[in-house]
Amino acid sequence: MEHRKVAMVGPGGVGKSAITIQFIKNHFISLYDPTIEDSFQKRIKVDDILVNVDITDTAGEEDYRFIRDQYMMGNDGFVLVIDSTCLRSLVELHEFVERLKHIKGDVFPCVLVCNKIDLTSERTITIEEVRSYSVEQLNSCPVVETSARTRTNVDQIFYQIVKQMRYYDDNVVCCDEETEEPTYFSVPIVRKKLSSLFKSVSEEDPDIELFL
Ligand SMILES: Nc1nc2c(ncn2[C@@H]2O[C@H](COP(=O)(O)OP(=O)(O)OP(=O)(O)O)[C@@H](O)[C@H]2O)c(=O)[nH]1
Ligand SMILES: [Mg+2]
Repeated sequence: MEHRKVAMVGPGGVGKSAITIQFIKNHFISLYDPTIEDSFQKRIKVDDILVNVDITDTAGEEDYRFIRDQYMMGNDGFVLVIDSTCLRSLVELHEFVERLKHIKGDVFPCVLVCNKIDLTSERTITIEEVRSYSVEQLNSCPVVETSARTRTNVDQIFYQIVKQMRYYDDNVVCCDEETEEPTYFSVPIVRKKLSSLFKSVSEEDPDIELFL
């Protein structure tokens, strides 16, 4: 059985727990109770393949951020959440993204979630701003607009993050030295390149030992 470890990341109060509980238990928590750390599990089907998703719901509040590095190291996929009614949440998310890049490297599987879209009249972040952030900082990761209250697109988040993680499994990311843009090579292509490289090395020096 496929197994994926995902962390919910973002500033305090943006709705990480409300999204997680809606996804796992199908109800909305209207009370705000800051999280320290919780974990959940759900089995879902993504592209007809069953997958067990382990979700770590993390603390956004400053007081609990001391465990931040641990969950960043212990998880492979990241659901980055902001609050569509709070422009500051995008600025605050950037601190988490900087830390993630420090720990995981510049490229890692993630989805950018803009939550609380049910509060239409209070919205302050535009979809263009969210998309630009994804393009400029997150290698154009998928953007999902959600409402934990109405359950809008909540399942989509987890389908998208699993798809991203599978994509990263199948592709090797290399950075272009000049532009510093990431380029994705499929694993078969990289294997082909490597084997031709090894072949030419071994032809040059027949004594060289290869461990493939
Ligand atoms: N209207 C509306 N309120 C929401 C939505 N999502 C979360 N909330 C409310 O926002 C408040 C904070 O939500 P939480 O899920 O606890 O926030 P959090 O990101 O887990 O916060 P920390 O655990 O402190 O990091 C709660 O009162 C929720 O009910 C949403 O989509 N729409
Ligand atoms: Mg929480």
